[in-house]
Amino acid sequence: MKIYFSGSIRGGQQDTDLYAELIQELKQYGTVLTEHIGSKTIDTTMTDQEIHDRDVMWVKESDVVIAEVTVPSLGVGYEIGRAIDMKKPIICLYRTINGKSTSAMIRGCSELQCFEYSNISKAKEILKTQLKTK
Ligand code: 6K6
Repeated sequence: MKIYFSGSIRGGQQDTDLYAELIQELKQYGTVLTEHIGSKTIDTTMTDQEIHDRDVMWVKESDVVIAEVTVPSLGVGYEIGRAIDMKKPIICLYRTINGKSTSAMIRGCSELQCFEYSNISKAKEILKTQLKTK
């Protein structure tokens, strides 16, 4: 199974370590196409257009998209929108921080499976339940 993991980069990298842990967990279910999302070192060798075109190609190739949407990110929202058009199964994970929930455009979208979680163990449980059937 090819997994596209989506998480904020220019939207803010405060959750990068968490993404790295989720990516590590996801590797037992298949190939994670986007391991770099869990890295604090930004690759500066690619142009924005190269990044965009490669990432959209990877979304097309993927069997499932997992998006961590706690940190608001234009890129993550865009990837989710493209993945919906491609009819991909999409799992969104989010935490509520200081009473601030995630966008209604994500939580309110019937084509997404959205799950709130409070800690990494809960996130792993959600992934296990959701991915064992895929
Ligand atoms: C980042 C980490 C290592 O190298 C980089 C270079 N930049 C990007 N590389 C790969 N994908 C990217 C990059 N910038 C954005 N994206 C894609 O958009 C990822 O797939 C993320 O899921 C999403 C993040 O969007 P922003 O708007 O938060 O940057």
